[in-house]
Amino acid sequence: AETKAVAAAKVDARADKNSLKLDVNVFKEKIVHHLRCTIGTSEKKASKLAWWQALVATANELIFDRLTQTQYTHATKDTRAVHYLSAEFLMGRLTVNNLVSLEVYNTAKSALQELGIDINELCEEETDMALGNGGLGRLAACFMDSLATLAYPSVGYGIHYENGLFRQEIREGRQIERPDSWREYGCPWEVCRPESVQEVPIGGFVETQTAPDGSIRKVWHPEHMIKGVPWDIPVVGFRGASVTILRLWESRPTESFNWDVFNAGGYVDAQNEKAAVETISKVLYPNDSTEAGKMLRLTQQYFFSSCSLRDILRRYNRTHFHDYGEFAKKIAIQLNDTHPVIAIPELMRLLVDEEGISWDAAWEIVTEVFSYTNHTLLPEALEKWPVYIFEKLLPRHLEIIYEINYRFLNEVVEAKWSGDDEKKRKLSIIEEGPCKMVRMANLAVIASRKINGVAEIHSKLVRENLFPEFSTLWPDRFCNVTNGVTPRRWMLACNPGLAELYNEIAGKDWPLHLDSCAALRPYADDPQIQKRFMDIKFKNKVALAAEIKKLCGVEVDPHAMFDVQIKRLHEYKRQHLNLLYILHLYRKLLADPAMRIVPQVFIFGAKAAPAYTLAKNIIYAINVIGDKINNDYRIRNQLKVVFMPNYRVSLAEKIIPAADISEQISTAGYEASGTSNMKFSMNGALTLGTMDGANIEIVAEAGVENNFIFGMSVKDVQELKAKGYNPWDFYNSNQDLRAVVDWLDSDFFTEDRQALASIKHSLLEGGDPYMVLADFASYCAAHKRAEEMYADKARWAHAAIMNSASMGKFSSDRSIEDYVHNIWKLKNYEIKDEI
Ligand code: 6GP
Repeated sequence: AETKAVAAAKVDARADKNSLKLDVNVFKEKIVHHLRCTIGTSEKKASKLAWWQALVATANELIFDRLTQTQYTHATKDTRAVHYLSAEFLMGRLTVNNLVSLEVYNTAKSALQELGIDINELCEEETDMALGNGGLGRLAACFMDSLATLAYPSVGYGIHYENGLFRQEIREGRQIERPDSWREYGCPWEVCRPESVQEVPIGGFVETQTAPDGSIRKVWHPEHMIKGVPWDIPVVGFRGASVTILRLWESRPTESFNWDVFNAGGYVDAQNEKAAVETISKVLYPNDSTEAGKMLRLTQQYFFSSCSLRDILRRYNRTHFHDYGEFAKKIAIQLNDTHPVIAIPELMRLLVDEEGISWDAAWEIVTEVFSYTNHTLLPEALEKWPVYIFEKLLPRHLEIIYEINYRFLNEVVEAKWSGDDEKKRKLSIIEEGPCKMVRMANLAVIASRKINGVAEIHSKLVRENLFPEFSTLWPDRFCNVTNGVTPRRWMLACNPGLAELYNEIAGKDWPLHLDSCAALRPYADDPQIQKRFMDIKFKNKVALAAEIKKLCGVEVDPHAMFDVQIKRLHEYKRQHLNLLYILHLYRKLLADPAMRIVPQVFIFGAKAAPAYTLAKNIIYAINVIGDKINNDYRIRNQLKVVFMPNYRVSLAEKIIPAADISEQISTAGYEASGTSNMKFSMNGALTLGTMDGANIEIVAEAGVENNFIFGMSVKDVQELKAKGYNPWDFYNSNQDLRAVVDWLDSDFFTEDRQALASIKHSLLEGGDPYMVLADFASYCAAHKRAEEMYADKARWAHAAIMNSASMGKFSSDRSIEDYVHNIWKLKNYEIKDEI
């Protein structure tokens, strides 16, 4: 029983917490207290960084208390939980988001103001946590926010990369990659959990032992042990509903590591081996949607998957004492693309080899527990690992994969397509050929309870084009969960003006029930609301213009139409189609100096994979063409082109609220979903895009008439491909197109003619794999419609409002509820102040 003193202390603690939330003076005292007693400096000499750290320490008082409450509730109720395994979590900055979620942002702002400090400046001190490449990683971050907000028992598992996605610098128009040491001086949001360290074996060989009774046992003799050190980052649900944990594993050498080398006087050699182990979590592979195929990459995947499974088993066995009868009732594991799919054979191995469960019982558990999300149809992203790499790193896992495959082919495929070797070859986990490969996607599908795509059309293509035979075998396994984004970060925190408008019109709960924003729709033609809405947009554009001036040195007019394309640089996303249109506009302006157009600013942000030469050339082209255009007095500032360097989450938060047009122009069938398209729309931008990914669902909600749809449909693309696509047909028959394509192969923009000519080359001799030329004419027409609408202020405001007010479906809360009901089958729990 609780002593009186403990009970009294709890009452005090709760009162303390409430006053911290509500009372500016208390908040102020706390910050100063932490500045002095946690950071060790004084108000007089504190740097901005120190003030920021003190602010974080203050917020952490509330966050860790809430975390403790959450974990207590889940432990006492022995809850079923989802474990989200992802090689990437693109969290961005946490300060504003956490303060907003704790509902202390205004208190903190006033407290700091009274101390003479601007909260915005402090928040700029925080380095983005860029532990992801793009869409897939940011989705994982939005999902963590929703899991915490909806209070579902959950853990995110990933890798504690020492270096996140590279920092991009632009020198003379070219991308330079710089290391991103986001926690060089520590990160105040994370805590290390030494009590949950894991050890993971790797390498070596497998011995087959025969017992006296004739039964066979496999014993793995690994070559090395790797220590996995967990770092926990609390994720705060809106209004503190619950606090969930993102647990990231850092690799370290084990204590016993090379003790012999050490003792033999090999201090330096031992350090080398130590460095080799630390390399595992050193750096995030900077490829978006392309497989790296490197030994180190598979090691990363295995390392974090194994640490996570061991952590799950440890927690389960605390209450179930190695009785696995309840395991599948308590545990759901979601595989974020194929990166963590090695967890499937690893769980088999842990259950069969280490826990002594029969193969059949283990397989039943495994196939109940795992589900798999596919995020792309690009063939170059489908992970395959050479068998020889497996033999070297994970020999026992390879045996298990062979066994899974043998049973699958001889029981399941044989039963359905008896004697059909072609089917077996296609569905096998092992790809035959000069270099035998392990197909991770096939393994994922064979072992998963549910397999989902991330937008309606994508899920359909996953079923029909990617896994047609599997979906014949198991039609019920395939489903769709359309992506979503968190309205807390992507509206409430990044667009306070708009948030205030929704507070008034829809009530203050709209960030929890985004559907309620539909309350603004009846006002879409109300001149006063239109003015209010467009004034908010204008103010955001003024702020972005200042940022553009600061970062790019380019002056832009906030009255101009802001046309934005921000995303990874990839041919399928077609930044070069955008560029061709810009050249086309520029050419028209030069041809007719008296011409007046709607003034336009084209804004780009994009990182290219360091080895993707054509993508880097496109960045270079945007920069040199922009430079020429921005300094050409003849066009009277009617056209500006800016490339904002080092695109990342925190930059997106500044750009998206200021956009008029959102460019979503992928070749139909290639963008699985897109998620920035949702953020733009929520913030009142109109989509100029193809019928691809989630664009289709977005315009269905917001109205096609309020957006600018162009180009070939998925079906058109398939038909043209089947017929034989020839880019020259389009080049030869469209003079405008031909002129701008040829312009790339000139020295008008740069001495380095080669770089720009390489784009032309890919579009013609290269066969134009993403059919840029085929969609050019229709793209120009869509722009024309956009320019006309922009000139009609009332019509534009109507469309902007209809977009923003119709995005209820695209809250990541809805996505998470879909996962919960169709896949995870979880219950959520109210977290009370109980302990
Ligand atoms: C991306 C898809 O390209 C994007 O369309 C989608 O919105 C996002 O995932 C979230 O589902 N895919 C990746 O980032 C990736 O690396 C392997 O796929």
